[in-house]
Amino acid sequence: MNILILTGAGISAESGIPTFRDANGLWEGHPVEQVATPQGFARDPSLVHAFYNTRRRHLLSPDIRPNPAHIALAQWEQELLAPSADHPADDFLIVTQNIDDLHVQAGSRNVLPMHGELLKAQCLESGKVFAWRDDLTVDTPHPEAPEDDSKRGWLRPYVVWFGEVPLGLDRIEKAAARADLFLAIGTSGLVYPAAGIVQCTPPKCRKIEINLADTPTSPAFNEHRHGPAGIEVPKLIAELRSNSQ
Ligand code: BV8
Repeated sequence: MNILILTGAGISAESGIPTFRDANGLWEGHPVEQVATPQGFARDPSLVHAFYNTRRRHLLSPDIRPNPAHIALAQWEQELLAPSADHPADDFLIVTQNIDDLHVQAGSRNVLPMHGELLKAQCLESGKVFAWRDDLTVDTPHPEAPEDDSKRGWLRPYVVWFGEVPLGLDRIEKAAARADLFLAIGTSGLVYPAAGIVQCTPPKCRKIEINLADTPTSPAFNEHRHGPAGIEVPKLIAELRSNSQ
């Protein structure tokens, strides 16, 4: 059984992280598509750094924790990939559009953050990626040359902006092509190529969408579970578990 799961901002909503639609896609009055772009960063790096600094600090606050949806997925993965599993999964992959680390915090191992990670920074010159939990500014010293003032501000958030190519597309394409079960959890299906992954799964693949309501990609799914991910994901996994006994 090959399982592929796509998650979006909706799976982290009950953990206290606002979705893009909740913030009606705005940041300080700027459309996210303007702020979360290379052009936006070139135009006003301090505004873009502030956008991500606010989100990074929020993510690192103690009250932001994985919710039952993240936890159920992590436990299911561990069960299915355990050597002693009765019905082991051949493949189990969570592709997340989220830049929070809540899947990993919950214990998930096979996680592909296709839009990057808020807790990493990338050198604009070398492309090198660093774990990063502090604010980033245009004056941030370079971690590899803290004394060299000419290298201050050479870091950007390790995040895929609009117009940039998401991470891991080959791996995602291969996983989708062989998926027997595809779950899309808490995503509005508005951002491509993430929203197009469902189209890459085989006709015989069971496709289930979990969301509060229908989305533009709902017609591509065989089944729809409407409700909060924190309720619907553990319920669905319990069903899938009992059906495979
Ligand atoms: C690409 C990181 C080429 C940053 C993100 C013009 C110019 C350039 C590009 C384009 C263009 N027009 C279109 C495009 C393509 C563009 C795109 O799709 N734009 C959209 C706006 C039309 N895409 C890109 O630019 C991508 N790159 O195309 O490169 C290419 C591609 C392939 C091969 C070669 C070249 C890059 C897109 C990545 C942008 N970066 N994130 C950051 O986070 O700041 S996107 C960002 O927004 C998120 O990562 C996420 O992907 C997206 C928001 O989507 P969702 O996660 O779905 O969240 P949303 O708030 O929308 O929805 C929440 C859902 O949850 C709702 O349905 C709600 O009902 C539900 N929900 C809420 N609460 C709950 C719940 N469900 C369950 N339980 C709950 N409790």
